[in-house]
Amino acid sequence: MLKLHGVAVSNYYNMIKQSLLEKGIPFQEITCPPSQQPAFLTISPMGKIPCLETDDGFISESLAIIEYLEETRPKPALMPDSPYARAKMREIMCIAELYLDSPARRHLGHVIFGEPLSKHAYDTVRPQVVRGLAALTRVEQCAPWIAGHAFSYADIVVMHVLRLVLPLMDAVYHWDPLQEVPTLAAWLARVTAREHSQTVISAQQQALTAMQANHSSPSSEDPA
Ligand SMILES: N[C@@H](CCC(=O)N[C@@H](CS)C(=O)NCC(=O)O)C(=O)O
Repeated sequence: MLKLHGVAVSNYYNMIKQSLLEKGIPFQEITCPPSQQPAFLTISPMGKIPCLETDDGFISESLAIIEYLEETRPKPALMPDSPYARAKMREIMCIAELYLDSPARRHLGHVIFGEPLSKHAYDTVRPQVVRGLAALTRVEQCAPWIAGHAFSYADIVVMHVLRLVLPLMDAVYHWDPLQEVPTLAAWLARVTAREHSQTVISAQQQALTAMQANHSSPSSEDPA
């Protein structure tokens, strides 16, 4: 059976967890945080999560894992049929990871762990997110799913990216980037309402609550 390594607070972990659920693939969850320990780096070369354990070995990087899932369990399909439509779906996922998640993530330490907010990050992240979101709105279909008529990995990836980006933008700038993009806001509500989205989100919220309680407890081991 496939084993998914990572933690339920992670949006990337949740992309793969939801992909497995949507495809009906049995899997086991192995709770482990990201780490730079040599043993962990042998299974995830950047020390990041998620990482998927297969009979053939370990795979890291969510987009690589998604391709593996689709090739090994093609049904139900979570990618469109034509090469062009598949490439457009991958384009959406790349934009979400590189130009929305990556810049917004720079505020994670401040928002979640109360680290100081750097002026450079404050000044530079918002314009990057504006640009990434504008790019996303140029390629999304929202008809009704983000890459067209069929639900796909792009819906899963962008939903979990926005579920990180939107609270961070609210916390730092009191800004809702989707306010000016009602089609995307309506799509987000639609994808969030799916059964497997709700399963994954609810486990994420429980894990987040437990992590915050542990972090604020005087007896907890503070990684900082
Ligand atoms: N490009 C990676 C990103 C994964 C990622 O950033 N995971 C975060 C948790 S959400 C992590 O492991 N962070 C620890 C680190 O950056 O060292 C992927 O697609 O899986």
